[in-house]
Amino acid sequence: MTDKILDTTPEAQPELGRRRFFNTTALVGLTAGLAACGDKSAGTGAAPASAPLAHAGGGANASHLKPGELDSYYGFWSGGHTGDVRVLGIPSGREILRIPCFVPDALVGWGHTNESKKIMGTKADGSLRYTVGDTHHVHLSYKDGNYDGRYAWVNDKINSRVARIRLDYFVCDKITMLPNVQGFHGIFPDKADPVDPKINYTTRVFCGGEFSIPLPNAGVEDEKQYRSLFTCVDAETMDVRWQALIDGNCDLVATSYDGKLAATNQYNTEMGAKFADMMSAERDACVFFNIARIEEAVKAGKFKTIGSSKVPVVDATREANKDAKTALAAYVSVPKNPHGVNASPDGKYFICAGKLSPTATVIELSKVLDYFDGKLEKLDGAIAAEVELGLGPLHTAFDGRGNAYTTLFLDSQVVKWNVDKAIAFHKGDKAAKYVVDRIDVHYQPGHINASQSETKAADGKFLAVGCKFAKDRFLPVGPLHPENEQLIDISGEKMALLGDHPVRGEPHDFVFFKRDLLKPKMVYNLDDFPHAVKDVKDSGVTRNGKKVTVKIASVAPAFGLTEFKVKKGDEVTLILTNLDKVQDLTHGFAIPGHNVNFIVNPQETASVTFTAGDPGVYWCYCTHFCHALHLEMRTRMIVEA
Ligand code: K7E
Ligand code: RUQ
Ligand code: CUA
Ligand code: CA
Repeated sequence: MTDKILDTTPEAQPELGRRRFFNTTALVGLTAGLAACGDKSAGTGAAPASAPLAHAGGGANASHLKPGELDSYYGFWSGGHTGDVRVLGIPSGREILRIPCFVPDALVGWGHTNESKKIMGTKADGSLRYTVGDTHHVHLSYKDGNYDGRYAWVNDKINSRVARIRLDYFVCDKITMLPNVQGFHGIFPDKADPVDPKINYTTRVFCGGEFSIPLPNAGVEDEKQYRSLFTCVDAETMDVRWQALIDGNCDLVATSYDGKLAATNQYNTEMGAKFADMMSAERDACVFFNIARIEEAVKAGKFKTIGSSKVPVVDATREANKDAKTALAAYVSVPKNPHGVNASPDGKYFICAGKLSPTATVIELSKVLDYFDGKLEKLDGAIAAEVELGLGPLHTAFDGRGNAYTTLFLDSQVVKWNVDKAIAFHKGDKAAKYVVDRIDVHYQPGHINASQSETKAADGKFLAVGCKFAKDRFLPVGPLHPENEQLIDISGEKMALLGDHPVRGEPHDFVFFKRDLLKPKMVYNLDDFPHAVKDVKDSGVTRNGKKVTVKIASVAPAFGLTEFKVKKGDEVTLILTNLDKVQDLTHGFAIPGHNVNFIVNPQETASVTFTAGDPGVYWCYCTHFCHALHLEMRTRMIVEA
């Protein structure tokens, strides 16, 4: 069944190939330029593969785990509007954890405890500054070209925040807001220092500003003055180090293994403020930043600041960077509205996916460096290949054997292609068959990643594909569909579909990597919490005017206090420490009528602050099953008049 139809009434259109069917509908309302792309791609590469059956053979990898078996890879998935990061086991696709970052979370009490509110950011009245988020891209810290298990970072597109996750405890520990940026989209940590060879690990995180705005954005409205910034955040302090003013916008971000280059794709070099204007140019760009030069310029004081922000802003616009030998940035041209930019695991290339162009552009990093050194006259000489792949190429992954895998959004396919052969084809060897295989996915794939793909240790075993539409792949549950994260075996020459995994909307990007790269701690350290109630005997109530502090230590199945008294209208801060040392022994704490519910994991301390309500008895109970006497694990808050 090659023509497994996307429409829910397949009988209606049996004669239409799925490619043609979707192309026609998708193109309605899009530009003539895109329609032209469709014509070009028709003769490209291999014919579409027939729809593979789940668990079809071919590769050697299985996705089914027996009960009690552990996954071999950790997967980190951005959560989209839920503002979190999800941890999945691969190949099973099982969701193991959600790590709340930008949006409150009812399970752990994220956004309710004082500690998490401090990380998320509060207004003068103590309430959260924001309660919505939109995470797209999650990436981990590097050492020697592979993940080192220190940190993960994720962006919030809505409010231009970057969150850091500690990978020892799998919790968000810092959030930084980027000044003068709207629509913070692409993010990527660096992998080395551009100057100091001893620093072969992540010390910077690069952030792309997608939406152009007036700078400063203070009520003066002139579309022609809109600009975007590319931002560098310090990986340790999470302070914003510098920003670069650019022409055009930033979409996705990639970094080189030598630390010398970072780049962002630009789909709106036109700097259009309206839909049609953003698609008027035939070519847009991938802008490369010379990190060492930018930081020299900052050191030399060659920057300005914008509005109330103190962050140094260097000038990386085309006009100011015409001389290659001093340029801070260089704009490589890429066809029409590119989207993803991905670094190959051999360190040689960045690959830009064409989106409105059916092509991928392979940019050779050594040539970009030659350009900055004045050794390459025309910057576009760094383009090693520009080859047709199919309709709507968005993101690319790698197997470490020289092959790239690109999602084709409009074709609902993944195309496997050989980078060296694509370069040979581009150079004129028209016999070079660079397309190796195609596979149908279900449906409309966005991001793609292979096991270890974005490291030097790409192992070419599994491919995960984030399908934006699930349509008919799961039991119908009303109008809101899950997304479909599909798993593909790439260990063989041909790709084989292994499974569908529904995920709650809506992840974008993800990475997955060998499980032994992380060594999580299963119990907190009591001493890491300055307010820890270190002994059950230390439980008690202290009053300072209308401010009351209630300290409670807990050991299953009892709280350190059987009751505590406060007065109506008191500002109560309740500090709870879990003194249990056994892994998996979490307690919860809920107070009826007071909007309080949070958990403390073994040896963790957390606190909440609330106003005592009407006089009465309130049973505070443990919400997290901890013991045979979990239901009895209670204390009373007695509110007096
Ligand atoms: Cu392609 Cu935000 Cu990474 Cu979504 S972006 S798919
Ligand atoms: S109770 S143990 Cu409602 Cu069965 Cu939870
Ligand atoms: Cu403590 Cu349930
Ligand atoms: Ca454009």
